[in-house]
Amino acid sequence: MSEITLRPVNEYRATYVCIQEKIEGLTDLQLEWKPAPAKWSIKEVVAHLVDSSMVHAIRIRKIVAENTPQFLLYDQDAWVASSRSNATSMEEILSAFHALLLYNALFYERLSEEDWSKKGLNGDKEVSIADLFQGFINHVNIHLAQIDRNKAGLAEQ
Ligand code: NI
Repeated sequence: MSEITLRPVNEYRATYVCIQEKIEGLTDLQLEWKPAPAKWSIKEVVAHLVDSSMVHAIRIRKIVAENTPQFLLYDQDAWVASSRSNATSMEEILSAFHALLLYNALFYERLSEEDWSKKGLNGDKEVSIADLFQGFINHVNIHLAQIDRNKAGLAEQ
């Protein structure tokens, strides 16, 4: 693996620690509180990051192995609403995230320079492995901010 790709794969791996630090010491009330019935609790936010990691795992493998495949699409709100993640412990949800993250990090670390520029199709828009990789990190950061908003929202009640 090249120097170019080594730094970001470490950044990708670090998303686990970022989530872990963000939720450290939170009570079940904080973890399970929903800002509104249709909004997500912190457990549901992290479970969504597990769902997203599963879809990510399939997308990156399809793109590297197949010729410009169509993206696997999913209805994220329907997945969260039907998963009852508040009934699971935060530790178990987080360990599922960690397992998928590690497995995908190992995959990324084996990619060639050519693989990083391979593309899939999201509708008619071409998206490369490099785009998806950075998109995963950005997506985690968006949801870390959402966790902060949930904490603040409950504190204001
Ligand atoms: Ni999301």
